[in-house]
Amino acid sequence: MKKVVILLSLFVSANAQSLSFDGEDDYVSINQNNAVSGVSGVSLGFWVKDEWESDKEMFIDFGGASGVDTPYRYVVVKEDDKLKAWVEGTSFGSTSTLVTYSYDQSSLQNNWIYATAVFTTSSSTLYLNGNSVGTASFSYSGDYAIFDSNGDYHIGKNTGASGFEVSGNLGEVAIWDTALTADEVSTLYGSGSVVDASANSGSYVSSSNLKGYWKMNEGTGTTLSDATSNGNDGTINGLLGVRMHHRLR
Ligand SMILES: [Ca+2]
Ligand SMILES: [Ca+2]
Repeated sequence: MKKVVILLSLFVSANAQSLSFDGEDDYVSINQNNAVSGVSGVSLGFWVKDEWESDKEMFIDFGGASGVDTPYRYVVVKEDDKLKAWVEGTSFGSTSTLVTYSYDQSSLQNNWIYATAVFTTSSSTLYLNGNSVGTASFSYSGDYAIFDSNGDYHIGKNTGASGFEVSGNLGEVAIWDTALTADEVSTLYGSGSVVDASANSGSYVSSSNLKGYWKMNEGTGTTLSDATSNGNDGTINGLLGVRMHHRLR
């Protein structure tokens, strides 16, 4: 009986893989297509398995540029034993959108964690495994834009500074041009199983707002396909020779 259960588990997991980052020079750069502007919210989501050690690791740096202030830069980073998310840029002026969560390393390390950051015109909220772990309130009278080619879109490093390279695994990285509700985030977490963000299900009704979605299931090659129709494919950098893939679930 035990054998049957294990086999079933492998079968269900077969399509959910992830990309391993070495903490040295591995990162993904996104080829930007189909710019979106004038929207009132943006959400970022990804599965991560990490030691959650104390060094800085920037999971998402979308829209930043080295040495230049861009209009919109979306960041999710761990540093100083905190998970942080914010949007910054010339469109935001001095408005601080920073939300932080002080985590307990032992509660996260080497477990697959679903992280989500949701930005509206009045708040930033961080979710871990479908639950809110922090909200910051602010007032922002502008809008949001993505893929506007003013900055680079990178997964796994800080565009403007070294020392933030990710060591760990990421999968199912996604960006929406809307603020997901708490119920939607919970649905996407799926109680720990991978939910396909391409299709609406249950409380999740924002699949049409998905503008970039890198499942990281390829297994070979240096291209990460964008699972949306927007063609924002990713290029894998720094992974020489055999690329390590691990099952997400
Ligand atoms: Ca790490
Ligand atoms: Ca490498």
